[in-house]
Amino acid sequence: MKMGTALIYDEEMTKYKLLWVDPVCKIEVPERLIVSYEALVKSGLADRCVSIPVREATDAEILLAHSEEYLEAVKKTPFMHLEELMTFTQKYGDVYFHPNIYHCAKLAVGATLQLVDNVMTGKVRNGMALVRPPGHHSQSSAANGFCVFNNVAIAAQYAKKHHKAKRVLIVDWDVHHGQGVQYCFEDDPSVLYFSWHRYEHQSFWPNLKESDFDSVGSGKGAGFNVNVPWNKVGMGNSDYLAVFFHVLLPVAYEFSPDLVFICAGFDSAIGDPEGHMSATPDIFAHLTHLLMNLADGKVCAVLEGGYNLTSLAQSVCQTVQTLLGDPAPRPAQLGGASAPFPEEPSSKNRRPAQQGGSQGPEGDAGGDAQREEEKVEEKEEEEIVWPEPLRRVAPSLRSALLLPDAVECPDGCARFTCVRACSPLNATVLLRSPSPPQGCGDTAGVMQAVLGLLLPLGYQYEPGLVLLARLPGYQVEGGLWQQLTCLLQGLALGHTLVLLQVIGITASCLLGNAALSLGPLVAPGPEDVGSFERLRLRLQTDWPLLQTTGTFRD
Ligand code: Q9C
Ligand code: ZN
Repeated sequence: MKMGTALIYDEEMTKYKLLWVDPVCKIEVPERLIVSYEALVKSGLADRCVSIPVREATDAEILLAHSEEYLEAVKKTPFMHLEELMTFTQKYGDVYFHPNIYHCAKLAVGATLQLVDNVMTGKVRNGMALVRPPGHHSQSSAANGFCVFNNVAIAAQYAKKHHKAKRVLIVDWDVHHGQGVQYCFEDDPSVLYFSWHRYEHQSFWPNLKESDFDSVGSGKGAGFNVNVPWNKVGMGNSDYLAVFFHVLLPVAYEFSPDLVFICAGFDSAIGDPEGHMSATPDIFAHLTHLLMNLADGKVCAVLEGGYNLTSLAQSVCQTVQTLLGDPAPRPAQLGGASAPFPEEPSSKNRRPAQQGGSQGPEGDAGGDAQREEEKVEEKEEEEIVWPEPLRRVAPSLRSALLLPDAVECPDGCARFTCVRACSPLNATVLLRSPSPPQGCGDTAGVMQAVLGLLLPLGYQYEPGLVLLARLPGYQVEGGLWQQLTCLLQGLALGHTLVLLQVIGITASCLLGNAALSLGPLVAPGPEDVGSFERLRLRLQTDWPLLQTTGTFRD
């Protein structure tokens, strides 16, 4: 099994900024990258990653997702003066140019491609690229939404071309719709694009009809584009988990990707001035964990948005620590999917003061009224507080096996002569899985029950211990058993007690390796679907994470 988590970052990508007054673009600052990287260094996470150098993307690579005319136009920006840059910028929406942004944009694409190369060749298991400018809004012939080149779209094409990836999943958890990615793969069934985004019935930027739920792709790509528009702000941890359990994961497992990209924007986290959502940074540990058993663990996270520096840095750390394999924290605030819900702030978590004074030449574009408005908005944002995520510890002993003397120790395990039973486990609550729906024998049916029933119940219940028993009479296929074992380790801080007759394939999961891919799934039988749905309906009043419609709320 491949090990290691890549971290790809270069300070050079902090070396461009907004050179004039523009209230729309002022949130996209170099500090976004600086605080994210510093948080990884301070927490010791950066040291645990495999550091990989960035490189510049070539023209040919950029042309995988962009037109020649556009590339040639951007190539001229390093030689433009302020006035020319401002004029060039005005051709596009919500973006700014700087003499050094073309260089940084080439590095951002190159960093993402370095990540793909290292993950696809097995030098590392997974990784994260910390990049600026972001990519998911940029289009074949247009910069947009702070994005110049579409880092992830280019990387997905590159993975298909240079690493023979047959199916690529892109999970865009940024709070904005990555319309650039959607356009790029609209008719392509080999790339499945999922995005949730603040929408508010098209009143939120980028205000596109095609960001709605009914844009599902076209031609051969019909069904391979999944949009989840949020029509309200304030979405929280349960809303995000519910969408993963009931929408994304069933589709993703059926698709069975060879590679997973995360358009990892953290403007979907609490405190963000763009998103106005309520999900806390620790939820990204779970979102990451839930994707890590797809594609044999090949996950490439690439930074997109995220404009509250505190929330951003915490969320980046949660994501990287999970990629490294540390157990996810207890999922907090799972009151059930309901929006908006009031948050109970319990500790101060203020935005660090913005570095002022070095914004370059500033004309007066705003006026007093606008400045007043900004003051009000800033004040409101500063009142948003949330508990700082608890320190997550990497356990020094990950798994203990109690084996009869005659049984050989599995690969990667060490035999201790004396392990007191259950000494690492102090919890006493058991999670009992519901008995599987009748006739739920095939892989797709069991996966549907695991994702749609077992995981939501488990997350809502918040067990202190997961007890898994593989009973001789009830045979679960090997890959499925691995998926079940791995996915359930997101609960109870990873405290899992497994009762087995044969250790075999389970050891690998308990040691932190990804579960093997199940291959593309076919539709489960109609009886399975029926009994599954009846069970979900019966339980959903008591277990809000099982709710899939708005019937029970607003
Ligand atoms: N307040 C990324 O997150 N401005 N881009 C919207 C509405 C554009 C966001 C203005 C936001 C672009 C990568
Ligand atoms: Zn965004």
